[in-house]
Amino acid sequence: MDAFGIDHFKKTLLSEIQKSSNIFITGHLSPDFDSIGSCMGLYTIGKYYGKKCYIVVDDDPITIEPGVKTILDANHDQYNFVTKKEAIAFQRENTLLMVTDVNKKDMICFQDMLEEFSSIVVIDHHLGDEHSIPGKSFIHQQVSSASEIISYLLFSSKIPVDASLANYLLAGINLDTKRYKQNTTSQTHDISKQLMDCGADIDYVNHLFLEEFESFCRVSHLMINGTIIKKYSESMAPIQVSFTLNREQPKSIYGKEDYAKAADRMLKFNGIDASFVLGYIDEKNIHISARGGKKVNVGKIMESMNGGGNYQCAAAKVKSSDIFLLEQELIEKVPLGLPKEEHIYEEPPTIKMKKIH
Ligand SMILES: [Mn+2]
Repeated sequence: MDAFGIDHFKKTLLSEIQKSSNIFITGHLSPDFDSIGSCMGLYTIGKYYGKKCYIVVDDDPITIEPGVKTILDANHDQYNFVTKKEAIAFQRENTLLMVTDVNKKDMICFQDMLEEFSSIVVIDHHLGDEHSIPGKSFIHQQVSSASEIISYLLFSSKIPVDASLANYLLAGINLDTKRYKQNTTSQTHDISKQLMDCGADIDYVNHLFLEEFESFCRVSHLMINGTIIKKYSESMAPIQVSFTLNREQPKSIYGKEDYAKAADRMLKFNGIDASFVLGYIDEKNIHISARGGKKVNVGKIMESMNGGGNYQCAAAKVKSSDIFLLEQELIEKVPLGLPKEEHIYEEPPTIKMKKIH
């Protein structure tokens, strides 16, 4: 049942584990269910072969998504979660770095010290390119999630999977397949069944996906009180773009997830063709979440600000101490993502929203 050649990679992985003195395991910054679940699966594999393992999560705890935070808090006894600084104290000559659910150098906390590891293993389901982390890798875009790959490795190695690990791996698969609506194969379903057989509880998994009321309020407040809408053409169906930021306390810091949620939600309103949400992620850096579609290619706009993505979903990180200036720059760059015939306005007019307390 090895549709993607994972068995072949498994031999490499085991030999790297055996050669190592200890193991650092990390996923992408801003961990999600797939990233953290697959880290915990790899931890279980490393432990099974008698190695001391550390899962490195270096994000500021207040920016970690609540569902992921729940998992971290519930498992401190069983898993060694450490920050990058804490991990470095345990670094040895033969420390193996395992990276999961990501392959780009600038998306992991060890980006500045990769050459210090004698061995790196990368397991991912996103497209690789010239910025990929060098190492022995298994990267396959047709596999639904990193959690599916790690589950396969666990099951095919006959390593015991307890019910809570099964839950987290199932949550990873649920997240990345949008609840089995995309990127699934028969292997995805087969692995999900095996996770259920290990005691995964779909009610628990569903519960992890529930949105916190507090987060809903925070995002709603940001949208309602911080959004302006600009009109970019005067045709029968004008192109309208929303710009959201905390205008009362522009220096406020939110988690990236909040910006992404606000941008997703703004695009659901009638008449909004693209949405941009701007805000600080630390004192010096502003994150921009962008959502667009056929009328506004947000990928092109974000590329012009050194970010990336595709026409529907893109983002950028910009060093700036003036969020309003950055917003103005963005307003002026939107035409880069419009069809040529729509470049009409020099300064698009603003539609203001009513303030709600
Ligand atoms: Mn993933």
